Amino acid sequence: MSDQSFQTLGEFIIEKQDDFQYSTGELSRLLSSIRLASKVVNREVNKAGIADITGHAGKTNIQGEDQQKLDVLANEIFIEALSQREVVCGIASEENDDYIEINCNNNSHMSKYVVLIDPLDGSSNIDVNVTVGTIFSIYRRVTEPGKPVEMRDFLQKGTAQVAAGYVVYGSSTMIVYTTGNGVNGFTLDPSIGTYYLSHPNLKFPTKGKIYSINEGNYIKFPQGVKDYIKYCQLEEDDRPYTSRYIGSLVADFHRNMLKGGIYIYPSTSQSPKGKLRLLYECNPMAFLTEQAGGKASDGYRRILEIEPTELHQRVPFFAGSAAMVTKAEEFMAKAVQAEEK
Ligand code: P6P
Repeated sequence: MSDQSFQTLGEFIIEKQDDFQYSTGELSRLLSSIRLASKVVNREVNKAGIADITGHAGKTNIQGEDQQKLDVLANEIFIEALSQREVVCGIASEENDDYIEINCNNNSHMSKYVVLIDPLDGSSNIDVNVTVGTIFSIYRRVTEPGKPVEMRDFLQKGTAQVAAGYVVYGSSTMIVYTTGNGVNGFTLDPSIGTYYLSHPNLKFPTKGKIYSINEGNYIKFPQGVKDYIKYCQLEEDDRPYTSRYIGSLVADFHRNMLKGGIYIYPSTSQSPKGKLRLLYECNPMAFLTEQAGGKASDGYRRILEIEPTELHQRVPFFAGSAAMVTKAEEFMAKAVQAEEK
């Protein structure tokens, strides 16, 4: 089939706009600005090796992590695309200490959406040409339109998300997103700069045979995680499973969703809350997970139910095929019971 026989992302956004009663087209314009920004970032990621945009930017973000030049550039590209269209009244980013109030032409205060974003997740992989991604989460503001956004517009439970998705800059570039009616994937044809619906109605296989975790941290893991890893490695039933860990959440998540698997970034003795951030990594990926029939928790409770307290707070993250996450949670619960005895 030729490209033109597939529905484009633009056509899909407009068609699905009717899923929302009283839709004004604002969400459609918001998604279209993310689409545009992703194409610009894709162009920069793809030439990273030849342009002077790899390596460290010489700054650190609030996490104290070295900002890669492309981190900073991707952040600027998404903020610019979102700010210039009066589609959001506020943006929170992994790369910015505080949220950003948007008031383009004094009209943005009237827009009803806020966006939280990890503009370039896994960016340390850029210099070694490994897949990276952008992750985004969209909410309706809870404060009165017309006034500046407040922190409580961003500190909302994951269940309140209007939309969420990621861009995966891999062997091909894809946008995968949900607005609460399933998950759909679009592949970019870079020769004409158009995304086409290539993966309609994505679903996590209930069971999988891939587990993704940084086993280099094994001795620092909670006992329940150690026990689950040993379970995955045991020659029994459908096991041993395959260990696959790219070190890029979007890449590991995307492969596991297509093939079946579980991604785990648990708490460790060094990082009691884990490494991943609740608001712009775990919540959007958890929304996608559940919309694709999978399961996402912190090892004990549903990610989407966690009440946020801070913009950059971290949580342990278990996400993927429902049966695999349930099994991992059983090991976590058993270990807690054993410790309490
Ligand atoms: P580690 C990238 O920094 C990231 O946030 C995720 O994309 C990735 O899965 C994880 O951290 C890798 O962390 O500690 O295993 O290198």
